[in-house]
Amino acid sequence: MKKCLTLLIAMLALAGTLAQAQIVKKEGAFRCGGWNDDFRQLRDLHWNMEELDMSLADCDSIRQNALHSRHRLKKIVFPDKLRIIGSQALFACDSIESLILPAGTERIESRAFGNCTGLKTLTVLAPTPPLLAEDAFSGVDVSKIRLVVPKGSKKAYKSAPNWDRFFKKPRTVAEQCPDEYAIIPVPNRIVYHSGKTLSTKSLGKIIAPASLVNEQERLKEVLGHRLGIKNFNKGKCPITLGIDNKIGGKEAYRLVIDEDGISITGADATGVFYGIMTLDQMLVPEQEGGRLAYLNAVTVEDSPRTGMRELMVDPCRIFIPFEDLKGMVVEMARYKMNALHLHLTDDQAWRIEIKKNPRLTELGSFRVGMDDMQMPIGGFYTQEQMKELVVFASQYHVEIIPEIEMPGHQVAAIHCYPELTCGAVQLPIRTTCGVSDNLLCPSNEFTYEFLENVFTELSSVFTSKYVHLGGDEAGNPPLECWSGCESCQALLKDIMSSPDTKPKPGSRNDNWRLQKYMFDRVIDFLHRKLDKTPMFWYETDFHEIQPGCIVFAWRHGLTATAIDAAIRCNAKIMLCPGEHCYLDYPAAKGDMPEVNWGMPVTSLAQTYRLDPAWGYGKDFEANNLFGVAGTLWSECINSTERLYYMAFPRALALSEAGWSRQENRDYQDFLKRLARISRDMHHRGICTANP
Ligand code: TNX
Repeated sequence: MKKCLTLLIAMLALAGTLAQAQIVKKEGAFRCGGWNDDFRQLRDLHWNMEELDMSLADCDSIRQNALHSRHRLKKIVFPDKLRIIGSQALFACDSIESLILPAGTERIESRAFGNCTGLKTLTVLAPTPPLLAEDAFSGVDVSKIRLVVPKGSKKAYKSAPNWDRFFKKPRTVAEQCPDEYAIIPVPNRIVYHSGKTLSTKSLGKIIAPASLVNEQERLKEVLGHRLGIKNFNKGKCPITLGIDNKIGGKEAYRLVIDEDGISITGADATGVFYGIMTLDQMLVPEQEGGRLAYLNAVTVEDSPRTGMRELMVDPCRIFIPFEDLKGMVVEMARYKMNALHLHLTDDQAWRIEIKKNPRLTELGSFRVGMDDMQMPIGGFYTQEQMKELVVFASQYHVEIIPEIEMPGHQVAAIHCYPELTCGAVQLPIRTTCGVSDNLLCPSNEFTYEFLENVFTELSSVFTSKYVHLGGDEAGNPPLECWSGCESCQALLKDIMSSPDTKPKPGSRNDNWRLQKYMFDRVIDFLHRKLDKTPMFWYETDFHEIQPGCIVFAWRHGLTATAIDAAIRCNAKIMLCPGEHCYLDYPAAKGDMPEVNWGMPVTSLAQTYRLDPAWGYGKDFEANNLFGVAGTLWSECINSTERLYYMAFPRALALSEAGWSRQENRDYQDFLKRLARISRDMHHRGICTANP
């Protein structure tokens, strides 16, 4: 009964908020610029705005990211005095069908109308064509848009740079091969065979063993996309795929282009796939619709510096639609990133179907609001969807790592099953960011039955041998939840009286032993029963790392402490230090998310500066370093396009930090390569921050 009532209330709340399509009229003084300007409020707080009339607003520019990815916006009337439309100002406002640009419009910047795929008519009242960035309409076929211009101006528009594309069907343009290929992450070795070239017209035929049928499919995708090839039985210069484990360790590959064809040899299938991804980048054209006429002959030898290059996404704070996870997999694989970590549970939501505990998704996957964004946020992934994602991602050599938090960040689960916390207190789902003091109760057997069932159900869904247990930010002050719980204190007394318990000087209190008790039990279960390798966010409260686990160094300023612990405990460590890898932080001052909980800036250069050895030298690298990860916590990321915006291009800097040898890395050179690669991302409709 209670369950039905809560559901009903949630549904009414959803229906109520959904019904109120907002029409907003902005007149007179308009604050443009600053951390919480009128655009930020229109974009993030008026989430249900369908019409925006700014005709009388005192504002001559629509600033960068002003109305980024407001999918519900159907109509916008621009200010009469409009001059400039900034970069990505209306990116992915894909419900808008018609736009009128006022007579004074002077400039339209990069991706201003990127992915505005609903646009049918564009009326420009300016007699002189405004300056139009080459990629102002990235991801949109402008030849399908009806362009209306003032009488007598048509000729000027027809010949104006980039406006000309509205008048002709897109066509492919043959391009020269660049003198130097732009490859990210930078390979170990590239040798150019000067003067020798391979005509791309002679390509098509693929020779590959049956074991590489998947990689052959990926190669066909590349050749289809970059060169328009449809027939793979034709072509006098073959592309040969093969495996040879003598060429190097895991994921290593060798790519040779000469006048007679291309050969890609991998130490394993993943190596072959990465050779194909390198070839894909070699085929990136300079212009939209460009196609390389030939390739310069070259030999590339490459292998990764670290074994795992990961991105973590957080569908809990703001849900990420299932299909969009697939898009992220494809994009990250291009840059040789090989793990997508799904943060599936948190205080604000539970996002994965658990068959034995249906309340988790019935009651735990919907709420209204995230901080000041009072919008309905709901959704969860079924186990079938996750199985599909695992198979899909494996085709791109990406593994999916699930995370179920313990003992903190579990308010949504506690909301559904109050007996999970001490005293079985009833808690609402959290709608704000920050840290909750309520933790799973380590002294109640129900907690273990619950966790063991969740991990057991998920073990058949996620085939990765890794499973992440969270472990971070368990209360503030840490672990205090257990101090007032009688059974927890009784358990602690038991632990303390055991002859194995040794005093730990400097400990604030002994509650950390309860956390260790809980982790020991769950880790033992995962090792013995499910054959999984547990991972967790390192906190100094852990004191030691259990054998066979992988820790994540994440806290800004405590990276060396976490590394010291890993070395002391002979454990593997993943580096995602707050100093470099928090991709939820703005990449520049004033950039999205303009309003946040006080995030520092993490610039592209700062991400690039990460050296995964952290000054610890070769032994650390060989014995302990597991990989690098970028985290995309989503408290302030309210659309998939914004998720991409935060991820890219910084994830490319991270992939180079994780893959490439330190001596081959140079930031200026990276930026040069990035210029070509990010232009390609824009042409493909991918959303990135400005480097
Ligand atoms: C800390 S990083 C958290 C997350 C937040 C993030 C915001 C980590 C292990 N925990 O719960 O979302 O900060 O940047």
